[in-house]
Amino acid sequence: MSNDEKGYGFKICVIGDGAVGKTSLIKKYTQGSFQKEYISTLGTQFSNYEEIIDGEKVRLFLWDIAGQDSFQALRQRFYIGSSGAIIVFSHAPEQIDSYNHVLRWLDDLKKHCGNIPIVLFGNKVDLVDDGELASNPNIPTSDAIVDKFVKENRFIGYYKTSALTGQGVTDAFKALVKKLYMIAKISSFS
Ligand code: G3D
Ligand code: MG
Repeated sequence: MSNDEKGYGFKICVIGDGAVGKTSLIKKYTQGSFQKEYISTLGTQFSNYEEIIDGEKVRLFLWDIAGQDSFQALRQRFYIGSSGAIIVFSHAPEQIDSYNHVLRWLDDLKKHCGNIPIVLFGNKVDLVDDGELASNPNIPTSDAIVDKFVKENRFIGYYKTSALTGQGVTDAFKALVKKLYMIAKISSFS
């Protein structure tokens, strides 16, 4: 097979409560890169994006929930065929519920997708003191608490991100893409 014919494609669904920054994160990550399509439909939209990993072309289909209201009926279609997932919560103190709801999103995801690699994003870290998160275990989204949660629930990683400043965004997406690439690569040899 020539290099042109090779290439991997991954559907990644991005979930989490409304207004935590899902759309902003996808836009930040794909910004400045060639984005083939950003298709909006009722309830979901997806971004078709290409990048090179280890010299190989990887196509990403980032599925984004556009509205929460009519979402129930679209869930099946939204989740089906996902290779990996991102669950986003917000560190903004008034959005603390978005952290409390992560487990619900995780259960929902597992129901539809089984055990796929999942990365947790703690977004809007620009609105809080990063040093405080690291050192004060009394903050509900402190590093100590979230790290424990991440281990217990077998996320492949946890990243503090800001779609506003760009902090952590590339690293967070790349962690998942590289994992998916490695899994696909290994299974292509067997
Ligand atoms: P959603 O797709 O999860 O619903 P959006 O969330 O991406 O639409 O973001 C919701 C609001 O949060 C937007 O503000 C957006 O600019 C803001 N936002 C997203 N990410 C960050 C971040 O990392 N830091 C800060 N400070 N704000 C962020 P508006 O005012 O447009 O509703
Ligand atoms: Mg959105």
